[in-house]
Amino acid sequence: MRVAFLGLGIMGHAMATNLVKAGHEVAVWNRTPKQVEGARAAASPAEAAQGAEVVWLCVSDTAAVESVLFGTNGVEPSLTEGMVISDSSTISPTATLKFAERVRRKGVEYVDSPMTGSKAGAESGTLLFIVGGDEQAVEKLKPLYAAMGKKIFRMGETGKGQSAKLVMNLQIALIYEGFAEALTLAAKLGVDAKNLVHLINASMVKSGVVEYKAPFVLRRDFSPNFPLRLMRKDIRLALEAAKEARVKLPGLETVEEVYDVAIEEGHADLDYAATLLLLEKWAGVEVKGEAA
Ligand code: NA7
Repeated sequence: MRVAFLGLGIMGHAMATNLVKAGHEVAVWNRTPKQVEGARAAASPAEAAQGAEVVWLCVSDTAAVESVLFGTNGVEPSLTEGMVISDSSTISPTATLKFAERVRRKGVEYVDSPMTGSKAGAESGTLLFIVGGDEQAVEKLKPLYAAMGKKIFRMGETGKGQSAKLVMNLQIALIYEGFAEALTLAAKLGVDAKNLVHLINASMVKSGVVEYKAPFVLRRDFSPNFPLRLMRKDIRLALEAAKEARVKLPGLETVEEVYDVAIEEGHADLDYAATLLLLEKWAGVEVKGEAA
């Protein structure tokens, strides 16, 4: 298929690369010029989108999606009837509905396709897509999902993908924070982190989040798989959605405060696992996993 891929960050670059590898004709654009081997580099979102069947976005946040679609040199003038926009950025469900309404006036379908699986999933083409949109439009996108991921979950009409993604990240943030607090207290009580991880993984406490994050934490590698600043964005989006729906989320509100301080401490571009650094600082310990 002819695809315009807009946004070549940690996730987008790997995803666009997998589209090229699967034989699709890909035009790429990134705000800071970047290349993807085998793809045509376009000078603007409008240029990338010209003649495309599908426009795929993967940029940071709601404002970035709005500017790529409707800002200067944005996609909008290049939209023609029958095209499908697919947005893999994690953004506001409410804004998603507004964007969808605006492009539908041109006969263009809008599917929200946020994903989960982190950098490793994007690189290996094993992402899970959490999709909201018209069934036929989603059907059209299937070869592209297949090139970048292993499974899609259609959660309902447009906007439901973003809503479901937010509640997934709410859980990831809380589960990881539980793990980080456990590691911190364990260190203070003299329990070795590696032994603790063995115990967790053999017990009902085990989780995919701990399984994925523990090896990084134990070797104190806080380089970004999913940057802390982006997880805070998702926490804020979830709290915003909760407020709109008149739902109280006390656990997430507390975790947001931890993220705010972590960002003040300069950890915005580290992985969100780096919230541990703050807990360690407060406790006056460092988590070590030296023993067998
Ligand atoms: P990254 O690695 O932080 O990449 C963010 C991308 O978004 C990158 O290409 C940025 O371009 C682009 N960006 C940011 N702001 C803008 C604006 N205003 N206009 C156009 N492009 C912009 O994030 P990930 O790849 O990890 O994640 C992307 C999304 O997936 C995000 O919503 C996650 O929550 C899930 P740059 O290179 O800085 O010029």
